[in-house]
Amino acid sequence: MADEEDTVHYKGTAGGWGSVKGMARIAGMERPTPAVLRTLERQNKVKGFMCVSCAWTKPKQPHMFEFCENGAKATLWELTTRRCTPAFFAEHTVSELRDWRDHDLEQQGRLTHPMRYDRASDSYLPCSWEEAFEAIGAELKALAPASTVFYASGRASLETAYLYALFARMYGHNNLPDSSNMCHETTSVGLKKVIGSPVGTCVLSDFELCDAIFFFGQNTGSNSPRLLHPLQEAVGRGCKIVTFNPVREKGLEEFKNPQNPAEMLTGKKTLISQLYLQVKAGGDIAAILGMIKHVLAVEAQRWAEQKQHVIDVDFIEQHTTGFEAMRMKVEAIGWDEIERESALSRGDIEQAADIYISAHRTIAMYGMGLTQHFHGSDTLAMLTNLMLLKGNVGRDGTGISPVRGHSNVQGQRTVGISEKPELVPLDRLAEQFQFEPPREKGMNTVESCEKILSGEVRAFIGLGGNFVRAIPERERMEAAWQRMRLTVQIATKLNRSHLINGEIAYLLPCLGRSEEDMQESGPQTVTMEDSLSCIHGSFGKNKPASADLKSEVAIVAGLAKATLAPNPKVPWDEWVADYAKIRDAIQWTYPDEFADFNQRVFTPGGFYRGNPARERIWKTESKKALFTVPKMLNALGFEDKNDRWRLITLRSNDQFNTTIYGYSDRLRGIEETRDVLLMNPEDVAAAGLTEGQIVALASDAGDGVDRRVDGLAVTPFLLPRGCVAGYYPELNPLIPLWYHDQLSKTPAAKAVPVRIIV
Ligand SMILES: Nc1nc2c(c(=O)[nH]1)N[C@H]1C(S)=C(S)[C@@H](COP(=O)(O)OP(=O)(O)OC[C@H]3O[C@@H](n4cnc5c(=O)[nH]c(N)nc54)[C@H](O)[C@@H]3O)O[C@H]1N2
Ligand SMILES: Nc1nc2c(c(=O)[nH]1)N[C@H]1C(S)=C(S)[C@@H](COP(=O)(O)OP(=O)(O)OC[C@H]3O[C@@H](n4cnc5c(=O)[nH]c(N)nc54)[C@H](O)[C@@H]3O)O[C@H]1N2
Ligand SMILES: [Mo]
Repeated sequence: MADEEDTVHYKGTAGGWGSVKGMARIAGMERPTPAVLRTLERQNKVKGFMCVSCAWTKPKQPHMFEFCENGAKATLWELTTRRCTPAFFAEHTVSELRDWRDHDLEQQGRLTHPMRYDRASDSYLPCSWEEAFEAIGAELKALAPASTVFYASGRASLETAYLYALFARMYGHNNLPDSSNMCHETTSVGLKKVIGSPVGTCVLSDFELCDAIFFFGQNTGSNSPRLLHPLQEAVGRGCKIVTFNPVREKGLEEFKNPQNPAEMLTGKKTLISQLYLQVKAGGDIAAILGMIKHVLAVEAQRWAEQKQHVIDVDFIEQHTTGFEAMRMKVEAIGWDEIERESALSRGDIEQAADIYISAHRTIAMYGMGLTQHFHGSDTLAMLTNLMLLKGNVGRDGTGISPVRGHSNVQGQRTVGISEKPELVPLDRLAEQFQFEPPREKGMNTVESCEKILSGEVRAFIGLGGNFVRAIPERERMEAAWQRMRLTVQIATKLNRSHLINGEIAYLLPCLGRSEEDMQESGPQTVTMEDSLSCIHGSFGKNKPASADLKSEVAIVAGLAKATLAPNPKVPWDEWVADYAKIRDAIQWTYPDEFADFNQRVFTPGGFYRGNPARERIWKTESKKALFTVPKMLNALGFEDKNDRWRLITLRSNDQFNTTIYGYSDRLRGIEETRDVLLMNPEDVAAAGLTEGQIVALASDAGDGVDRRVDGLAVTPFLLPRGCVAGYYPELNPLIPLWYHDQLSKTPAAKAVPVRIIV
């Protein structure tokens, strides 16, 4: 393990003064009014509004300010005083805007008016909502439903998501990909396969009981900072945290709580990770396998000495299948292979395994570092093997807890946004709304991209997101995109996806979650589901950014009404007038999860929608939890070879996905630029490069396709040798579309094969 001096750039802690400063900078830039400051105070509180940033749970007893630096940035970003009006579009053609940076596009502020793309003048012109709905409806009616895609980014509420999915199915398709397809789809499919649950099994109280947390590939300090509170509290009562991450992420090393005045004044900080292992990108399978090997060796030893078991023999017997086959395979794999594939020493892996052995209750957490790999699902299966050994699923204080991304990405799946018809209660929908829902499987994100490339997809509707910027293979995708007949984007701010248009294109501006949503029956509440399956009401109070905005619910209903034949069972207008009626419909479709939905909307801490795996009811094919025989030792879809690097694409501390707030990756000490290539200092020297040298990266996927990104400054950074890193989305052109998790098709953005070109 390296010590702090080795983290070439940054020396401070996560949280602490740095984060207060970061907020002030954004606040200064965005001129917050007293109303905005009051909004921050209501953030993530009961009857307040739920942060639009991450999906981490909102506790029953909130902190005085239940938000973090990045949550505040997200709110301020939405409540900016800047406006991107028709006058702006009159001054700039769409082609001209395509040369602008992501940051500069969103900096124009909130979209204010529905706009229609005019091909003749290559610009956006204002239009009325009626005109937009009518034109889009007419186009959809003329197209084959199966040739259209309704995408959703994970921010829209349960109410909007439910209506959007219903609209798609009544129109006639299941082409409902969402951002989860680029994110935790590996969880939805991979975890479901082994424990029968597409989501995590933990609730917040488990974090108060666990003795150890194993943390893989999630950058808490930047991407879900409020999770640092329960982690800090766990460490305070003696829980041990072991982290596996190629990058030494500050937030997982130590944390100074900016909301604790004593810690701020004394400079006291909590050491978060007891053990921090810089595993090679894609090397987790080997690392976890090594731990399992050690646990089994200790078990065998204890057996010989007739001592107490290490593994949970009763649990394995009653609740699982496949243990013996897994054990034999793991025992046959040698330590030299494990060390080589993980880039960790046997001693370090055994130390981690000893912590696992000593802990009575363990939680496993993970993020994109495990899901975005060619063998991401196999990596999750390996992690599940480890957890099942000691019965660490379905027992208080234990569980598998993926850290989800968008604030409602998990919930959208819960209420029907899914291309997989078997996950949706189609029979209930048929009965409820008297129509015949389509039964054919829809397209996920990668499949949609393939069919946009082949010309089979003719229309794309985007409910939020910046699709062309977030997906792999950007150059080819942008070219194909413009051959579609219809593209519609529902958004709050201008981004690159709004500048790559089909023949007919509309840009429809919507309310943000922090804004008052006034409808016929009064101001409306919306709901969302967090990472721990708790559902919260959210109530916006700020004055809308423009009088011409509509809510996402109203936009979806407007599009649906203009497209579908009237159906007396589907009261779009009544739903828009009163969202409580949408919640009644959700409750009817999902009676188990959403009983008494309207009565429980403002339950402190949210209401838990339940999870059979937590009760040790396994909804797998065998009705048991599954041990998986490892088929490979790393998560890569390519062989190692000379001059081929594993590229990790990262988020900075100053972005939310493709929204670039600024150019300060404070916690990693990288400032003022995003055009960097992070490399181990020894690799820099061995490759004959120098710090600051400008290089290019090219795809080395062996498929003959030219993919290249220029202008990256070589930056020494403490990564495992053989790995390089840089920022998403700038490096997305390097990811082949076919390079995705084998089971779920989640693009494998965390170990992309590349060459460095001088
Ligand atoms: N402020 C802010 N918050 C966000 C977001 C944001 O962009 N900004 N995005 C939201 C969304 S949609 C999501 S999905 C989440 C994303 O949050 P994360 O899951 O944290 O995703 P990444 O930032 O991509 O970082 C993944 C981490 O995995 C590590 N890693 C890379 N490869 C490997 C590997 O092979 N093995 C292991 N063990 N680790 C690896 C990286 O070093 C990094 O620390 O955050 C959500 N919250
Ligand atoms: N290389 C690489 N690629 C990746 C990733 C990676 O780690 N590496 N991560 C992947 C992941 S996990 C994800 S989730 C994707 C996401 O990537 P994105 O598509 O970028 O996700 P968003 O943050 O939803 O999209 C931002 C846009 O949403 C719009 N928006 C903001 N708020 C609202 C709202 O309330 N309503 C509506 N309708 N629109 C709104 C704004 O116009 C804004 O420009 O990127 C994926 N791509
Ligand atoms: Mo995500």
